[in-house]
Amino acid sequence: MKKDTRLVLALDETDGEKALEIADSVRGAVDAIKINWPLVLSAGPDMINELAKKGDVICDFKVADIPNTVRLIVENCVSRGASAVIVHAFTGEDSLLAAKEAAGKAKIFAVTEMSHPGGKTFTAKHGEEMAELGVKCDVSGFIAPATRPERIAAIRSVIGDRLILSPGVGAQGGDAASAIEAGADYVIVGRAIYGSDNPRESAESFRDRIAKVL
Ligand code: 3DU
Repeated sequence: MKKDTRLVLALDETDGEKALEIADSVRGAVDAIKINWPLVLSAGPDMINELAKKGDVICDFKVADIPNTVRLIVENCVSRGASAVIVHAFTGEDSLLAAKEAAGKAKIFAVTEMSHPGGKTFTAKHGEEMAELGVKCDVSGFIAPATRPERIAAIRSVIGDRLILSPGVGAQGGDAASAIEAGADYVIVGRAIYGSDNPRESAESFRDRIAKVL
């Protein structure tokens, strides 16, 4: 995955054609596009293949299942051209290892603490433990909340130089520069880019804000 702009677009636009237009319009202003259930369920899984023709695609299916099902999902994503797949860490060592093995050269990113207020109920209490497990299973990186930059720093202290991608910037109230300063390698931005009048301009303004603190 490129590390030029440090920006990942969460493309949760549910109109397939519009989603592809937005993906084209932000080319060069983001390092990767993250696809989640809203777009896959409305436009079909071939959307992964289409987006992968344009650049790096992260499949954010927050896979949380038994090892065999995890393997089947990750293999499918990778065969469609995904560069990375996001899985939940709380499923434990066997499921994380299954994800890692199925990914081959693609990356596995494990969710630690979630960015929304409800993320504090369970995930925050076990964020460091999940990060430790991810390190043990040799995942490539972690998802940590831009809404609580101090928690990005806490996860960073556990994982060394593995990647951190931080959602929660923009619509959820987090700030891109604060997340990067706290130790995130990438910030993930959705609605504030794809839902704006001019996604390209919006992506550029996040990119420029990040560049100021690098
Ligand atoms: O709030 P936004 O519109 O910027 O979108 C954030 C994206 O990141 C969205 O796809 C969501 O499902 C994902 N995400 C989180 O927001 C928080 C997490 O802890 C993990 C993933």
